[in-house]
Amino acid sequence: MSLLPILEYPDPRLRTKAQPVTVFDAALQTLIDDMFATMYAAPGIGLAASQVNVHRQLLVLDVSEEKNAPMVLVNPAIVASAGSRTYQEGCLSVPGIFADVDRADRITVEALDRHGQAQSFEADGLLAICIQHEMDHLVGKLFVDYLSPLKRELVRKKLEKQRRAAAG
Ligand code: K2U
Ligand code: ZN
Repeated sequence: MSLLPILEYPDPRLRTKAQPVTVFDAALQTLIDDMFATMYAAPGIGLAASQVNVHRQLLVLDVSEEKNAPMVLVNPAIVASAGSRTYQEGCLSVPGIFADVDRADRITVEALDRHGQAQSFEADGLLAICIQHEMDHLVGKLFVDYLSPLKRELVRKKLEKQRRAAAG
């Protein structure tokens, strides 16, 4: 398994709309395994293929405490949602930035699994938030897009300063 480089805001490739997965071959299985390795190493609880510059509708997540409940969502769709919940979100593509985002509290999801088999389930709490956050990535949306233009500009400048400091 390999660790994949994660694109960082404001990289324009993060704005690419992902295409549906149609081929469930060995290359897809390798990508999924590499995405899990990348997510756990980050560490994170979710990762969208868009974040590793693969523009396919594919998410991996694991919101369990023990890191032993991996989930793969291919071509996911939210078919029902209810309620509202504010959660302070972060993002592996926007390192060091956290902000409150309002999202649906309960969702019903339809997707394919890693072998192309249909799955449908209800999610709430952190799993629901994580799925909505990752599905935003698949349409080129980032959690900073929910901020005011002024706050988003402050985020961009903070990240630019962090990168200059890291470059030395
Ligand atoms: O898309 C990503 O960058 C993965 C996020 C997923 C996420 C963001 C906000 C809320 C829930 C999930 C990363 O896992 S951010 C790191 C993290 C870790 C633990 C709990 C929440 C966020
Ligand atoms: Zn993210």
